[in-house]
Amino acid sequence: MAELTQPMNVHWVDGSREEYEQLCSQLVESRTFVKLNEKLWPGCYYARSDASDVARVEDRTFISSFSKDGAGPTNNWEEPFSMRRKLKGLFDGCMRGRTMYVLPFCMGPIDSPMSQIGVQLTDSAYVVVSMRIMTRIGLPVFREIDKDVKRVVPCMHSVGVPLAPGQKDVSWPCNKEKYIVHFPESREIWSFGSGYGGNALLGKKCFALRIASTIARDEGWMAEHMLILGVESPQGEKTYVAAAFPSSCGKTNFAMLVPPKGFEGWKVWTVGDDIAWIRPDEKGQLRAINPEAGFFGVAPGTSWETNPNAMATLSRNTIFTNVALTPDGGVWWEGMTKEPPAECLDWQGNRWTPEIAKQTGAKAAHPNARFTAPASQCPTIDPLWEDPHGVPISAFIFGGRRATVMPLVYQAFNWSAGVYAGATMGSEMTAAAAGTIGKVRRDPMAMLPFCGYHMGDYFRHWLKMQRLLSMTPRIFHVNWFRKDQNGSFLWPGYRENMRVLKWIVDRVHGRVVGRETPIGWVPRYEDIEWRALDFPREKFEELQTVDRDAWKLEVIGHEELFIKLHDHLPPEMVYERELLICRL
Ligand code: O2Y
Ligand code: MN
Repeated sequence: MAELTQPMNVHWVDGSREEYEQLCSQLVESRTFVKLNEKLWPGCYYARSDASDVARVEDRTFISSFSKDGAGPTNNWEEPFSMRRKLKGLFDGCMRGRTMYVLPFCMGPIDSPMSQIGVQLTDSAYVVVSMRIMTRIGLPVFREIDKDVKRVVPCMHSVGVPLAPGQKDVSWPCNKEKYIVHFPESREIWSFGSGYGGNALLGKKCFALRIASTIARDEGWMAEHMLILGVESPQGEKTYVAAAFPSSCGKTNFAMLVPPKGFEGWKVWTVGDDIAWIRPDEKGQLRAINPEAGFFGVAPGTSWETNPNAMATLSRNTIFTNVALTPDGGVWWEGMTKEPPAECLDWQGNRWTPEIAKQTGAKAAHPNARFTAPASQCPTIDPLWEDPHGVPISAFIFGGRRATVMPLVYQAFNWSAGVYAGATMGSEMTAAAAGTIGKVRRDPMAMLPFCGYHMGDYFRHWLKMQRLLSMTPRIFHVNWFRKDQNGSFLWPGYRENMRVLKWIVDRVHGRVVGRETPIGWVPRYEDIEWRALDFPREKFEELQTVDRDAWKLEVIGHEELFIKLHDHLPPEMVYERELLICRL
């Protein structure tokens, strides 16, 4: 690869603290990083990306499987031989004048049989230091590779900006042309042109979801876009759940939930906020690990009110990207404090004041601005978060952002009805007018952009998993975002979601009965813990309404995705739909 890409140097990453500090200093020197005020933000750095390189690029993301049918209609596909030719052309000499970092990384605890190893060759020091927070890297991983018992996933990455001799670098090199390519059969990832997030930190979405989902299908386990949390009762009973929500539905907040007043003695422990690898153990119990070691969380909206655990986590040793820089060498973003700073530099380096924002609508932080913070710093990190055998999963929770139709919570009747609930979940793209349903973007199991193979086969894999289990997790659907006729949210959300979580835990342990509806079991008013919250019964009934007419339209909406997948759709999905129609 060095022969192909022609770097000036090759650096073998050992993963040490000294190497990290040296790379950060180098990034400060090249003006990619600003070191933040050590008193206010110890060990923290600030980066501004190029204005064109601010998020994952789904339209430039490809699954280059041997057949188009293998990738399915929801992925971009290109034939692997011509794709390889194209990539070889792009990578030819692309690291000239730069250093190639050989970055070994492990997804999951190094001593876990559930972990997987990759080696990323990259010309971005920003990627190396970010991957040191997000994964386990360096010498311990080289040692694992030397044991030669695990296959390594090769990951090629370049920002795609070679430097001529003497040419000055820019602070955020990237190329207009971007390719994020996965070869599922040979288990390889090639990423060109971007230095940002999911495009460049290849352990995350590319490996831990797209490539891992194909490995999991072949080996009988699950790679899911799910947070993992543990609920501990005052009596010390611990129940773990995994939950899938589409992007920007508050996954990180839910993973770090602080129980509200009335729940004294209850604790919520965080195992992971984004990805879960889940496998049946020898007893047929599903166990999950978080393959990541850090949080790549969205900054805007995160505050001591909305997520104090995230704020504590990011208060040190954190890399901030595309937030605003304050004059005292700190960071700020919309929603972080009630009062904005009098002035700051926005995510593009322009002067920003509340007055300018009022006049122009300019945001200080980019809406997709991120913090990259070590999971070990989270005050609620679960004592078992690095257990090599994972934590036992008792329930799956699916959710979306729905203004209408979807109740606050329901439990699916059984596994295949639950898979149907996950397969049809989604979020409304526009606010629904009273009495109408907004256009719903279906995002099955929140995996639409992240499944490395045909979505119909993915549903089949979920259905087949039940056969490997002696204890099947219960499956629930939640919706924190239902609105009343006036467009106001019916449910306060945030900490109060604990009340729903407790009902889910009680159902798992068979402690409460459910009321049967056409869509599944729902709680009665008296089954929810209402201590310290004044929430009228009528409002709860409105929140839990299952409107048969609205649901008939909803089921018609399910067809839109199913028709796309029809030639790979498992018959169970059709039967579940028919059963639902009959019950309605
Ligand atoms: O834009 C990006 O690269 C970040 S996307 C992301 C980051 C952390 C967790 N989840 C996501 C996502 O899109 O699901
Ligand atoms: Mn995610």
